[in-house]
Amino acid sequence: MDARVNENELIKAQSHLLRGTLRESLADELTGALAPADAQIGSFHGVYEQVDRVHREGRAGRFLEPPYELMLRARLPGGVCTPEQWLAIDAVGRELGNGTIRLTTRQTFQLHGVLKHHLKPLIQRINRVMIDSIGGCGDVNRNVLCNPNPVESALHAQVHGWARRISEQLLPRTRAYHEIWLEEEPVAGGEPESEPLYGETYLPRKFKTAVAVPPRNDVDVYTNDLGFVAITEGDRLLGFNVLAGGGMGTTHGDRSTYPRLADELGFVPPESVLVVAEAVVSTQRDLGNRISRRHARLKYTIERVGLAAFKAEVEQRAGLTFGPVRPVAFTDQGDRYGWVRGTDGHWHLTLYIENGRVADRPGAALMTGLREIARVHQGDFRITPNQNLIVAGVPENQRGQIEAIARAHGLLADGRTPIRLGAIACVALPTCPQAMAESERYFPDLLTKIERLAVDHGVGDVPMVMRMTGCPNGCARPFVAEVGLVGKGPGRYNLMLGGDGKGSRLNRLCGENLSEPEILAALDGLFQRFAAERQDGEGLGNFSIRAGLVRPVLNPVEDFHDPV
Ligand code: SRM
Ligand code: SF4
Repeated sequence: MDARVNENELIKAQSHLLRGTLRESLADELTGALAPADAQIGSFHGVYEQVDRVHREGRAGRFLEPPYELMLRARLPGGVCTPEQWLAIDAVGRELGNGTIRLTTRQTFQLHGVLKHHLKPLIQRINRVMIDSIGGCGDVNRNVLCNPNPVESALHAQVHGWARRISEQLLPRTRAYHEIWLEEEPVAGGEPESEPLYGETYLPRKFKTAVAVPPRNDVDVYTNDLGFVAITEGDRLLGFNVLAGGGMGTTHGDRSTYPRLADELGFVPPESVLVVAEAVVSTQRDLGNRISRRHARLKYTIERVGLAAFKAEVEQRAGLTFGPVRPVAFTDQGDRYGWVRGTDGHWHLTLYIENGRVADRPGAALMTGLREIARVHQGDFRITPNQNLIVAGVPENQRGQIEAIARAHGLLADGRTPIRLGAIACVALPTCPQAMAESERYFPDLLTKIERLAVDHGVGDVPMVMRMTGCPNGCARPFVAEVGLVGKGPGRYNLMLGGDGKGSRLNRLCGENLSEPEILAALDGLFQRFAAERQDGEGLGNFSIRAGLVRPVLNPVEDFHDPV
């Protein structure tokens, strides 16, 4: 191994295919934490070690260790789960987590606030309903996104089938998860275990895959390392345009880091999907940067080796030549709320879950409501990439019952402005160790003030994509929003403007380190001009570019960090 590789590479190499000393760490009753190397290895099993940053205060002075807790992120390709699975998630969230379920921007769920000794029973309970957390995090392929497409049921079944197959194909092959969490016996006497795709040091960094079905870009396909854009004819799936090299994460002030939209490699028929996915992953495995984790994502590999060379390498490894990219057009990146009827006659209801947090709060018992729906629902649930939930496959005669439960528990989108319905926020404080500013806990209040401004200027009914994150890692994909607010410090945000409302253009820095009054003043001015100069049907992001308020980012490597 190259002596310059970063420490994570050594931890992976010495982990005996992701076992580390996790068993010992879990058994150690003297601490609520895992050994540091096991915290790294745990992430490949979907486990994050966290500290409640609010309750940490004052403990050091009393010689107490920080209040360690664990977060579990599941693998749920395309966000689909059955009512039985939902009930199991709900039960462990209440009994072994912090009493909430967090729906994520990658269509899965997280359980926060799990104590170390509760983790194994929790994982065993979700496994009993066939949900695992392998690759929930770690330097492997993460949860595969898929358009939840509730309307065209036949097409959704096909496309979701591919998302599931990609997820299975790119799973690590080690039995570590089964041995450690499910207490299965090591495979005796057989061939020595190996990782044919990943090798014993896995990927240089996390890797993300999404499957989009135009015209909807709710999966924000261009922000993924690997993207498949479905090319269809009616209900028939012809194949996919393959994209590579997207990603959001950046570091404030570090020009060597930047968000990047994925490039198009070409078209492939469905039967080539898995071989292409493996070829992209293995190319990144071999060419990715293992020295600097900050520059280890596929987007930096492609910038370094060049798109043409990268594409040729993928073609050679996959044993095929990409066909010409098929024309596609996306129209939006948000969710469609309320009821829609599918081609098979079933109904689908998209609920509004503020910032993806399923909890029982005064006046909105979302967790109880969803539990009641799950008890009677006969179809499935689909978590959306915008942190909402679809109750899918409802027969005509059950619509009234499900709607009544949803209404009674504050789960319907009714009565909310398009601004709120198009907004998402990452978790940030108190659990995220990277948070520089609030996000999930603060955005709803800020939105109330923003809504007021928009209404005052007469643009309160215009759909807008607004996203907030507590740091520039970009977990709510703020750099493809029409308005992005990216945490810089306590109460301070960078204001980004100019996304196109369909996830195919990066926005640009418009105001740095702004306080709330400064954000509101900037948006006040923006809404005023938008109201006066807006063209028919024009979105706020497109207006910001046309009116010259921001220049489009032409090449993120060179100009993402340059303001306006
Ligand atoms: Fe994320 C790290 C939450 C989607 C980019 N992300 C984190 C951690 C684990 C913090 C940490 O390093 O320990 C956050 C846990 C907070 C908590 O307490 O729950 C966290 N990320 C989330 C979630 C829960 C945000 C949400 O509110 O929904 C999303 C979970 C997705 C999932 O189910 O797998 C989430 N993260 C994303 C996305 C969006 C996406 O993938 O579509 C991105 C931007 C896309 C990308 O990856 O480029 C994203 N998260 C990051 C990064 C920056 C990676 C980079 O390339 O620089 C980090 C930090 C890191 O990896 O070092 C990070
Ligand atoms: Fe945490 Fe930053 Fe991700 Fe928000 S964007 S969840 S603050 S890592």
